[in-house]
Amino acid sequence: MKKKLNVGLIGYGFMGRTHSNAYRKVTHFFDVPYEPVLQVVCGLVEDEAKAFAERWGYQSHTTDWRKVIENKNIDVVDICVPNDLHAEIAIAAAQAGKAICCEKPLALNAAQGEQMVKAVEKAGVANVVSFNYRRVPAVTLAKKLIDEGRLGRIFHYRANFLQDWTISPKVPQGGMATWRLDIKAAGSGVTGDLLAHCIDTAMWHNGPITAVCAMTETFIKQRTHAETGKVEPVGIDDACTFFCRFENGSLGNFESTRYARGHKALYTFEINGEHASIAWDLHDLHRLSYFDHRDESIVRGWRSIHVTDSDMPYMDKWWVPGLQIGYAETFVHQVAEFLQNLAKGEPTPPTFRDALATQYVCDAVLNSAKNNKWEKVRRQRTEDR
Ligand code: SOE
Repeated sequence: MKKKLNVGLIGYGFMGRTHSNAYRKVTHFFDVPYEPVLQVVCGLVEDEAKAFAERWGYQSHTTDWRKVIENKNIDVVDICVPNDLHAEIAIAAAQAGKAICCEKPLALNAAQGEQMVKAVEKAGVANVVSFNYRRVPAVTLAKKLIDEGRLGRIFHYRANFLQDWTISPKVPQGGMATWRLDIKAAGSGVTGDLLAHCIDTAMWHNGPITAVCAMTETFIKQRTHAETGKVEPVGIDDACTFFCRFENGSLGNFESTRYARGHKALYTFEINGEHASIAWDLHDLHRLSYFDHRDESIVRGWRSIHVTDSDMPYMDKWWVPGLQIGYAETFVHQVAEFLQNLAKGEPTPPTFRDALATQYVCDAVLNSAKNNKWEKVRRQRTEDR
């Protein structure tokens, strides 16, 4: 019999579903030392929280997140609420000794993120931030190829995250469905919501970013607020483009927008090294493109690796070679590693501290755009630990 691990989920939106699905599936596919038990879900609207609990098998529901934290039976607090609530909930959960899984980005800004890091490290509780794209098998394979030195010296890292769902001025800001457009709830626009993913993956692949030069734009300046019904100024960045320098001497080029008509969630990256290059595309997430200049010239070219064989990252746990997995499984991978590391008392990356490094880059990007100049990225000092 596996030891039970009681989960309290706070937030039942899109992310609440991805995390619940992962807790339900993980024991079927991975050898994990715990069996997650979906104890309680918390959300704003009672009927909806109840319906969510029934659908996903949570034993109870509540509309008060403090009840989840105060509940002595809860081992893991999973935070899937808008960004402005992350810090308060995570700090309270840490003080109550709970393990914590928090949705990305870590916080509204780095100042809040620092408080969160302090709280989890002081309490000594397990913590992870849900930058799920790291756990796409092809993205993990890219990390392995880079770490093995196959690319040689890296010159360029470029990434895009393109969407088109806010082009209409009729899309409101604020409220349950559109809080990502409300600066108070989200902290920023595409920088924290989408580029944070690209930055997390990029620093994982290619090391720290040291300086950035950014521009942002808010194309639609006013939107109706879903809660007040009033037309209010829009405070978020609708689009953001930035250049950067990595500590290893390579150059970065990042772009994100919610105004790229025709693109729903097109996350792509390309890395160019001395010997080889890698490219990846979320719309074709089970493939990794690889070009190796050392191949014999008459057969040299971009190969499209179908990342499904059992020697590929995570793939021995799923079906048979040739059959692919998708977006939902990245969260299963995260939960599996979180549970395995929890039993060993080891951290699961990206920890709150890792996510704070991403938050420093996001803050530098937004400051650079505001001040119209290059910004150095704050580095974590060892004495901050
Ligand atoms: C925004 O539309 C969003 O849902 C992000 O919040 C997620 O983090 C990203 O994975 C997909 O797009």
